[in-house]
Amino acid sequence: MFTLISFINCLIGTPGVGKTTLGKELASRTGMTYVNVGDLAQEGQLYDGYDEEYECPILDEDRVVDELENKMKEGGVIVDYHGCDFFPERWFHIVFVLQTDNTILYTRLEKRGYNVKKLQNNIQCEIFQILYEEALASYKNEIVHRLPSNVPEELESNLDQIMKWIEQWIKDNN
Ligand code: DAT
Repeated sequence: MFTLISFINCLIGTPGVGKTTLGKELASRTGMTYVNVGDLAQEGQLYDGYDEEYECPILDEDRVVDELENKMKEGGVIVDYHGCDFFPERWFHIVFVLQTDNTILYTRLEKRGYNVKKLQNNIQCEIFQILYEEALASYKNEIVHRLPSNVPEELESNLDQIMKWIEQWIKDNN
């Protein structure tokens, strides 16, 4: 384990691609703090209404940013959320976009009991790489990396790869 003074990364991707699984495991291997933005919003009720169509509360993005700001200044944070366009650009040193094949993702989301519309929208989001495009539009392209997230072996190789990136980043910045 190594000390992470200021490194901050962001995990994004369509629901079900494996952000929570990867983020929690990365936190336990590195000692970084894992922050699930969905959970944070629920705990603090950081919402601004309810979306009837998608059957989910609407995130109050400004309040989420305010809530996270101090933690981000401390560093050593892994932020997990499906999107990233409302986070300040200065927050992240690296952004990982997890991606899953449609058929595998469909099965994972079906198990969650998503309604048909929500399922189709999420699969489309994955097909059109909406969140990867969003990350490219929001951050310097050299810090945005795509990682496949279909099978357990890829979880392991992603963790190895991310740990290497972090170590390199620490070497370059200390
Ligand atoms: P997310 O946080 O992106 O919504 P998750 O971490 O909850 O996704 O994972 C969704 C499901 O997929 C969960 O049952 C664990 C499984 N999963 C995650 N990563 C995987 C991988 N690399 N290989 C196989 N299954 C994986």
